Amino acid sequence: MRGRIWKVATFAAVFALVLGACTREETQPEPAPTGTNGQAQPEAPASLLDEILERGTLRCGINNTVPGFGFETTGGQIEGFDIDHCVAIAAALFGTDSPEEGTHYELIPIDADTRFSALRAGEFDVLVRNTTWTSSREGTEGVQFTKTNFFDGQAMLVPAEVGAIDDLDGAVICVTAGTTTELNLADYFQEQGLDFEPLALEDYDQIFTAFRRDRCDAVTGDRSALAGLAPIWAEDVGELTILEDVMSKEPLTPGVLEGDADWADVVFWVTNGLVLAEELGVTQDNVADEAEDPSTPGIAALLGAPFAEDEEVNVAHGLELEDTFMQNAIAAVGNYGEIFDRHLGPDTDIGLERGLNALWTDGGLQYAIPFR
Ligand SMILES: N[C@@H](CCC(=O)N[C@@H](CS)C(=O)NCC(=O)O)C(=O)O
Repeated sequence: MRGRIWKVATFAAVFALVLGACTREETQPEPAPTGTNGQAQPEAPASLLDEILERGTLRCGINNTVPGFGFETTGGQIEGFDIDHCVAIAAALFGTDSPEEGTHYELIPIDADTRFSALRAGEFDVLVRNTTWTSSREGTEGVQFTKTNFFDGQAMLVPAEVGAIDDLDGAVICVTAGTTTELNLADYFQEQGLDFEPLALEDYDQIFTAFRRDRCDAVTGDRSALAGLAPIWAEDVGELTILEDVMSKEPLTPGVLEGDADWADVVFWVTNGLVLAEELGVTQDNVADEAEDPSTPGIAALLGAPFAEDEEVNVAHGLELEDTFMQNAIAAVGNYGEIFDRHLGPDTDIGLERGLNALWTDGGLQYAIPFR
């Protein structure tokens, strides 16, 4: 299996593209602010939410190396499904339909291994970076997860000649350090009675280098991430396949630092509102009309608009946001389905079906909590 013949002719160009997109600055987490000897600090904001509103800019910890989720284009723009979730939160917070990068929100690339310490150190306000919700991350790492925006599973990317997971008995498997992927790999191979040797590396940049140099036989990761990377890598190393095995559950979920319920609520309700918008048929195109004259009471509640002209807004949700926050979020990025289609759907290079991420009404797991 080792010693494949690589197509080197196109390597330089593809590698430069991937390397360029993968490069990120080293992050040095600062210790979390501790206050001054327990003295009361009356001027300190009560919640991170107040701090963000005062600052006027939302800081999102994101990925810039995973196509479709958070990926830096050759033009230097970071785009993707997770990035749109960040933009939606900024729109909701700052009451604007077109939040601008650098003004309303900042994208802070962060690698897998340091994402939680960076969150604790206050380097960003919300982690929207293909991050799996697990018990130890919520317990030990101090993350408060909000609403799962992508139900994923772990998969194995292999050269096309590898037919099944059993062919990987004794193989070297590349994996990103500090991920659930690293832990699940061991469990899954043990379950299957297969031997393997892990090669844990910092990021996809290093993994791709190792893979093309035959230092590993296969690469494991979130299926969605591998689906985006496979076509790019295949241009260099030849045909690649993602095996059918679903090695784990990976509920990818935006998270905040625990202990700040108001801020966690904002991230939850914006993320949830995007799904509800899809359920109710509210889109980027029709949101302004629906806000003006809602088709149903449910839409009126989502958009913070009166249903009938002489009515008050009928939902006092009590969140620390304007009633109309979802109008701005939907106008900025569209509903959940529109975000999915734009970055991951069948018309993109990644070409994912909705699968588990279909609405519950279509047999999927995306189910919005009511605005009521
Ligand atoms: N969802 C998993 C994996 C997240 C993760 O970091 N995935 C890797 C690959 S599966 C990644 O995004 N790598 C990009 C990079 O570090 O360059 C987790 O939360 O631990």
